[in-house]
Amino acid sequence: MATTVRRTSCNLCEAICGVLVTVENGRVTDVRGDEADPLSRGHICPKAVALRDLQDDPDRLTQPVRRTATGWQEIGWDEAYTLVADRLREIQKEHGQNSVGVYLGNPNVHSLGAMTHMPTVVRLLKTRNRFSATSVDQLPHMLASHLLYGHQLMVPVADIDRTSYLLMLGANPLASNGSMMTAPGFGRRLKEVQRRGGRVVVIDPRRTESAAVADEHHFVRPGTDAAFLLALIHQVIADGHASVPSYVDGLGAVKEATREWTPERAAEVTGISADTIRRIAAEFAGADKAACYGRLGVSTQQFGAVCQWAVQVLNIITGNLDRPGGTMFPRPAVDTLRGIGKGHVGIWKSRVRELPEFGGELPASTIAEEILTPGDGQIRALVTIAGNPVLSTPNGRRLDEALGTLDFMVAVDPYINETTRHASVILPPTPPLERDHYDLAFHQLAVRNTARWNDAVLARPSESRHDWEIFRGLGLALLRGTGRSKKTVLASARLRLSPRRIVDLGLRIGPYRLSVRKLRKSVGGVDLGPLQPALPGALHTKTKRIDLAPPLILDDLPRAADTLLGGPPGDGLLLIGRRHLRSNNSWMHNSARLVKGKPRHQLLMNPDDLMSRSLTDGQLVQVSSAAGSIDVEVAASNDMMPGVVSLPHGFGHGRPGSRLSVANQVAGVSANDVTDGALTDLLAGTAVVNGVPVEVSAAATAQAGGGPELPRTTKAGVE
Ligand SMILES: Nc1nc2c(c(=O)[nH]1)N[C@H]1C(S)=C(S)[C@@H](COP(=O)(O)OP(=O)(O)OC[C@H]3O[C@@H](n4cnc5c(=O)[nH]c(N)nc54)[C@H](O)[C@@H]3O)O[C@H]1N2
Ligand SMILES: Nc1nc2c(c(=O)[nH]1)N[C@H]1C(S)=C(S)[C@@H](COP(=O)(O)OP(=O)(O)OC[C@H]3O[C@@H](n4cnc5c(=O)[nH]c(N)nc54)[C@H](O)[C@@H]3O)O[C@H]1N2
Ligand code: SF4
Ligand SMILES: [Mo]
Repeated sequence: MATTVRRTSCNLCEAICGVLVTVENGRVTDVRGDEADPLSRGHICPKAVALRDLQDDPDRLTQPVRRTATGWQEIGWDEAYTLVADRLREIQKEHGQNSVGVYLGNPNVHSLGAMTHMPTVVRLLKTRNRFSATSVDQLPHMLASHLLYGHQLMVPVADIDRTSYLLMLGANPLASNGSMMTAPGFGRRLKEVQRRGGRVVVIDPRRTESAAVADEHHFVRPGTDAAFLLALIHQVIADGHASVPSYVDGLGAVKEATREWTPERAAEVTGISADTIRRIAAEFAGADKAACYGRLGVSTQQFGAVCQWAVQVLNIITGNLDRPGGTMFPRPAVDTLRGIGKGHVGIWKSRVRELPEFGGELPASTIAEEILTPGDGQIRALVTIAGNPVLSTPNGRRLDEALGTLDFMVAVDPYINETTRHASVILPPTPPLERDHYDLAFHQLAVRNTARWNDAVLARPSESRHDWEIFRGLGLALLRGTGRSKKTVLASARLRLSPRRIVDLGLRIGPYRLSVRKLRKSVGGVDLGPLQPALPGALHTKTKRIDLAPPLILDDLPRAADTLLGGPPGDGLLLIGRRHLRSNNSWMHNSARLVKGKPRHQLLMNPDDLMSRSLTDGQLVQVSSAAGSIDVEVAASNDMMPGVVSLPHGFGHGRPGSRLSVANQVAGVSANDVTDGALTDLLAGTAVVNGVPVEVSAAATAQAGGGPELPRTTKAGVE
């Protein structure tokens, strides 16, 4: 049989790199970067080969399975849809609509079929108990965009290809490849900033891979970035460098609200000196083009919403919003914003803890208590779609237990893992290389306007189903017996359209009047050019103006001041997270090729902190918090700020019944067994997974991680 090379994109992370996939006799033999792709220009990372490993993974399910007393049993698709729809409807009939909960995980945004078809199914369930990875991630960005620009997804991105000053907080794109900012080859782009004579400044409690290539790096005490950012705003205003365009209101209110946030007071809590804060404020305001970019580390912390708002305000008052080299709004070929609500906050509250919804979702930190607390509205059945909340949400161990008490659970997921092992039924979708792809999410966040349609590289086996086919099947089964109304007719019509048809319609009515046919003809995708100024026309606010001082945020500043400006911080340890290039959240550890090599799961700790606790490098330590404790190996690292320890999330495999033959041998424990669901940014309920108070001491047992009866990885990793 012939060897063919097919063009597609990698959708494992937000960089959406163009790739060339070699297929020999129906099997993938090579994956490499596509030089013809106008966005990624040939870049790929080591995870691209995982596309091939996902395809060939013997642990990946291809047919629905049902859990029985004697183990998992394969069942037919139609039988599965009927079973799931009937059980969910029964439970809702008996216990009310909200007795069914839904959790949506990260890979949904990376799949075209989930983007086009999943929301309809979720809507059909009519439950207020909706959760997603958003509240452990980018919720503060969405809240800030909703409040300032009138749409939760109208998120400006740093125009990295033209900027001369990039101030980056809580982001490590050299490991993550960038987030809420699609900029494949981020490292190369950073180098280009420097080559143009520009400057890259990183603020992070760890000297990260990205900090190492920056011009300047400053440690910041976890959870205190709000003080740093507010002091920058304070200083820019005090220096007389703040001015706003005619469509922006509220500078006076911001000046008033940041009056007490002086560099001196910020220095005390952040650990960044007042002189440095003043200098950065002056350099940022003085640069001809500057962009401030704050990501996960400043979102998932105690004042994440204030941080993301402050990042926007800093960019706006220095004249950098909506100008080349500053922060700009992408204009994708399919206007994703059109199909998604503008966002709302606090219309309802969670039942037990009364935390506010955002955009129709409640904080993921509340799932366990909503399952475990009896009463009206208690969750009795759960639908998880592309999510692994047992490893990815705070207090995962408690959620693990809670899932075991459910009356029914269905997972749309290719694997039997830490979460889905609790499911009654699992519906596995096809892997990425078998699916058509157009990126509805990440062209919306990309640093250059491009468009690309990719046909599936491989045909799906006849027994498999694409995720959109699964949602169609489930949705139609849920619609059965609900009667005919305008809503149900519309839902059913929407479910029957293919993703290709939906994208084609979106492209045709989009700003460039493209079509799938036109995109298919273009090698590597269509280049639509650099980002263009779009304000005020593109604003989604009713007034077509920006109010810099939304009450929701300003009212939270006294709380921030009480916490952050109340005197020097305590000397306890704070836990933060980290990512690794060869790892992806919790679910890509089943690729032997990716997990091999040096171990990546250890707790990183400054040598002085080890010494003061009489601990040694490599030792097994116990990390404990208010939520629980774990035992893990510690590694001394001068890259850690004193007083801060770092642990990656997504480890802690090997729980009974999970079927991940490679991942289950990977050492490591789940960081979310010590992160605390009780800690949230009260404004919108974002989980605090960075800046968690912990204690570290010698472990009592001799064994780390994974679970006692598991095979262990050696230092050389799993081969
Ligand atoms: N402590 C700590 N916790 C964190 C973070 C942190 O930095 N620190 N980061 C947070 C962030 S940013 C995120 S986004 C979340 C992620 O949280 P989740 O989305 O809950 O977790 P993932 O690890 O991405 O798990 C993805 C799940 O989807 C399945 N899957 C993979 N591909 C597909 C597919 O194509 N279709 C379907 N249906 N399923 C698929 C996988 O098998 C797995 O079960 O974790 C958060 N949790
Ligand atoms: N290889 C790989 N790539 C990924 C992922 C992955 O798991 N692996 N996950 C993907 C996902 S879902 C996401 S959301 C993105 C995330 O992309 P990034 O935001 O770049 O994520 P991280 O690498 O976790 O970087 C967060 C940084 O914040 C720092 N930090 C922690 N606490 C604080 C704090 O209080 N203040 C400041 N200033 N910094 C702090 C951490 O030390 C860390 O360096 O990555 C995506 N890409
Ligand atoms: S950076 Fe790596 S994982 Fe992300 S899209 Fe590119 S090749 Fe895939
Ligand atoms: Mo994420």
